[in-house]
Amino acid sequence: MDKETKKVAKMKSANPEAEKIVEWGAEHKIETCFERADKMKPCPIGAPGACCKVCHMGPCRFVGKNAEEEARGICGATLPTIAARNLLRMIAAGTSAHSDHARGMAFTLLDVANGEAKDFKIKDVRKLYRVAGYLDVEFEGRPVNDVARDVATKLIEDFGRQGKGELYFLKRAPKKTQERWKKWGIAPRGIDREVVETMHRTNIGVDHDPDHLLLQGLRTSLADGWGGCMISTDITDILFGTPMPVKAEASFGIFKEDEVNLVVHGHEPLLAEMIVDVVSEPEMIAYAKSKGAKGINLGGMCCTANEILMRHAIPTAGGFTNQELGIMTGLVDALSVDVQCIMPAITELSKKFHTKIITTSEKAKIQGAIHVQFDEHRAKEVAREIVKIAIDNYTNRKTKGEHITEKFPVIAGFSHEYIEYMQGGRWRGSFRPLNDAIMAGRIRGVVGLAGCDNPRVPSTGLHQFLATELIKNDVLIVSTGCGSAACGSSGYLTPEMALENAGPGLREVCEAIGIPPILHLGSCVDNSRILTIASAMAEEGGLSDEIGGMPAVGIAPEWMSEKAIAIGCYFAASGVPVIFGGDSPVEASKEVTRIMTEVWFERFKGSLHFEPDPEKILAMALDYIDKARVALKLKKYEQGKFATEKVLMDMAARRDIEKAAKPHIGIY
Ligand code: NFS
Repeated sequence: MDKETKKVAKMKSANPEAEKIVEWGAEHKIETCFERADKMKPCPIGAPGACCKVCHMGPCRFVGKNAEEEARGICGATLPTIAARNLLRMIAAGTSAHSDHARGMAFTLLDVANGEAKDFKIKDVRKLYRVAGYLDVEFEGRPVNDVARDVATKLIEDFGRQGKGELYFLKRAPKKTQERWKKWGIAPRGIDREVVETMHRTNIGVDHDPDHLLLQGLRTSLADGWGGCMISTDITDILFGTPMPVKAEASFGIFKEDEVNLVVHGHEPLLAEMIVDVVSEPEMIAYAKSKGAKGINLGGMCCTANEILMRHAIPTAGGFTNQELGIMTGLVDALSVDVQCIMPAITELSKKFHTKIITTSEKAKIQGAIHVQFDEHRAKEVAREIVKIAIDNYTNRKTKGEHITEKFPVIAGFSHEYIEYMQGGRWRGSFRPLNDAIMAGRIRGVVGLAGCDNPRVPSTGLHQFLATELIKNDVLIVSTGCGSAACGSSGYLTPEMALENAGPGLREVCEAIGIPPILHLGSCVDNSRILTIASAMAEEGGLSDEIGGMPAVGIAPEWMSEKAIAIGCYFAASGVPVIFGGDSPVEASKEVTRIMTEVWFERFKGSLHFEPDPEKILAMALDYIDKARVALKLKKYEQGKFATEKVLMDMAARRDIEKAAKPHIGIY
């Protein structure tokens, strides 16, 4: 370890701004998740998946003499059965979270189409038509709301399908990928059905074959990726616009001393979008001024932040581990939360400051918070109520807190559609230039850097380390969720990052198109954008003809959520080798570990590894990429040596095409 690495290892957060607040908290005896993570060691039996508590004869604990693959619980279940069942329940929980969010989006789209949610409208008709096309819904010459109604109705079918059939969006995957799913019986039928079946099969006395169980885990995870996540991304684009690059800011310096600071936190974009509209209403601004503030400053946190950052350039205060720290700046007048990744600790913490915590979902309440229930039928009214709570609280702001001022520029907003567009303009958009750059060895491969930040490591540090090392090695990064937040609040999501840190091939590509070497694709549900991008690359030709076999890897170095497990599994089932940081939740069973790595790779060309050492994660990722290049018979990657001299379409060439193009809605 060099001096710098040693310093980071001692820090609670690798982000210096976060670290300043943590230190301020320690001086003022204010506890956060970082201290709690120090005090509360993980359970040595549960952490590696060696505890079974699906019935009340146990919990059966596979420790000591019992820590053998052949050891049996009271019912006779073996360690591999138990570890697999534990993993399956995580997948089911993660899938439920994304998919319940998606269900809300689908019903809102239906309400909008029926004229029952008047504050929303369909912003991206072109995307609606694109999705209608995937669903075989007729759209030519029909009223937009009729098309939207049919799209919403079909997508709602995906949740409750009981009989024959499978999720509609599976057919967006390359044929070969679909064939693998069919062959191994893992094409999901209905989203809810897969979750329920997983819960059934992991009951005491049902499915005991670890491989058979894990296949159901994959089927459930595919219902998450090609169902819940993809439905959510697409409907959010339809209602609020498909993202294209925006310039924004990140970290705690986004809070303003002289304005009302309102932060939206969680995952669902519906209320947050309304708040974005409401904070610029003249009456609201006048009301804020009447309380002595210069204006209203809206910021975000976690994935709700990513949603409104991608579409409106609303600044983000960062990811999961920043939520308590945000309050500790003393500058947050109200924190409005919806669902997922919200620490219940924030209400207790907020008592030490002036921050009002507002819960808004009928599904999620926290003791000590104010509850203002969101209702899409009176969406703006609810949004105004929340903004007013923040404004009224501005005058209660105390001097207490670490009033941080640093912030970093961020470029975000890279959707599948924009990436296609940036490689050739509206009329010639394709994935050809990206495939060519990979084939030529200018870009070595692609890594999806995703997942949570975690207080059990110097949080955000593993993201930062891997981001820098991968781009040095000419690996293009696509990022989502708190992975994006970690990169954004370190100043990594800018084109300058390419100039300073990227390898020569990647730098050339980034300079030609004017993009950062790390493309922020959005929230965690937007991992679905990676699935469709990989499918488009397969379709384009020259690389693999399926998602499996691409020089591409997924990494979630600081994962902690069950949602991350569902995501890792759907990438593995789709053909992507995935590496998670930290200790394995199935470490107790060698057999389960073997199935998830070797067996899955044989069947699907994807796998799920757990590797705590960041250097090893990097080496594994590069090894997967290089082996895929060899298997595809691509030119051996050597830094700075390119096979051909194809130049990507630059900004000027793209503008020329645009001049000739007719006015259009959206970018594609
Ligand atoms: Ni993803 Fe987004 Fe962050 Fe982890 Fe939580 S906010 S949904 S689960 S912590 S990346």
